[in-house]
Amino acid sequence: MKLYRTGDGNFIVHEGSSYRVPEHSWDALIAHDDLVGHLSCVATGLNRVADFAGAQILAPIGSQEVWAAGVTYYRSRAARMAESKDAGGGDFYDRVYSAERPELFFKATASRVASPGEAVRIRSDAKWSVPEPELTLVINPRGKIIGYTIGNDMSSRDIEGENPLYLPQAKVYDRSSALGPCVLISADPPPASTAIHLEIERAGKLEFSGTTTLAQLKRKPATLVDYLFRDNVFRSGAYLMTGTGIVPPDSFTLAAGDQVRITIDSIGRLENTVVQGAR
Ligand code: DO4
Ligand code: MG
Repeated sequence: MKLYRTGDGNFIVHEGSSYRVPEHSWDALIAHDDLVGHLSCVATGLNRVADFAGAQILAPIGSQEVWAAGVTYYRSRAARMAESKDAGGGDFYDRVYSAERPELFFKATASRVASPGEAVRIRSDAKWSVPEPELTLVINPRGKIIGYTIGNDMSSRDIEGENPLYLPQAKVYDRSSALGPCVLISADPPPASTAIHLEIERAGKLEFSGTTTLAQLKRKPATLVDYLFRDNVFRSGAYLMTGTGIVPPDSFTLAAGDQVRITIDSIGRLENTVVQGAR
């Protein structure tokens, strides 16, 4: 079952049919005691609609905070070690990759998140920027994973590489992330064979494409959530990006006008244009 947030209210797509969700509050849905049961009741003839193609698809988020895990794929470890070598940061990334405690960092408030089709931003003071395509966990206030969406953890690699202490500036700024297009409501994580694809198009040409699978994700989603919720309270629930396993070559940097497409089997496709610095 897929849950969409749109400019015309919330909808689910279930077994090929679309239904309007009478509940308007996204936060109330995320906090629901029995979301699957509730949405199954919604999926009746009474709420059926032909489609919701005319409605603008919005980022599937209410007032939740977005957090992110780092260095959860070997590819990310290698890229981070290389970019921070001169700053003496390489060792940190190697150590966190194999440590019991994962790297978790605050990524965005909902107001900093771009919806599908909107622009994501590269910082005006960054020279080396990449998108990071990440399976994103949707977690209710009680720390239970209720679904999965696609996240783009936009990152300024030159700023993060100059000094690991600059990580918040490399990661947290207006439109530094995108989420969508829907939440796959499921108690079980997608299978390890699930593919994540990244495509970056520039002036109509494919500039970069890469693929990974969830089999490469070193940490279990439940373990990441366990660390996130330790001694922490998320009254509206939280979103947790699980890290990137796709890093374009070091010669690549995003540019204004690029199109970023992230596809995750069974969830869908998140597509955004890129702007730099513009408000
Ligand atoms: O440690 C820096 C950030 C890592 C990250 O965002 C990732 O691995 O996806
Ligand atoms: Mg990331």
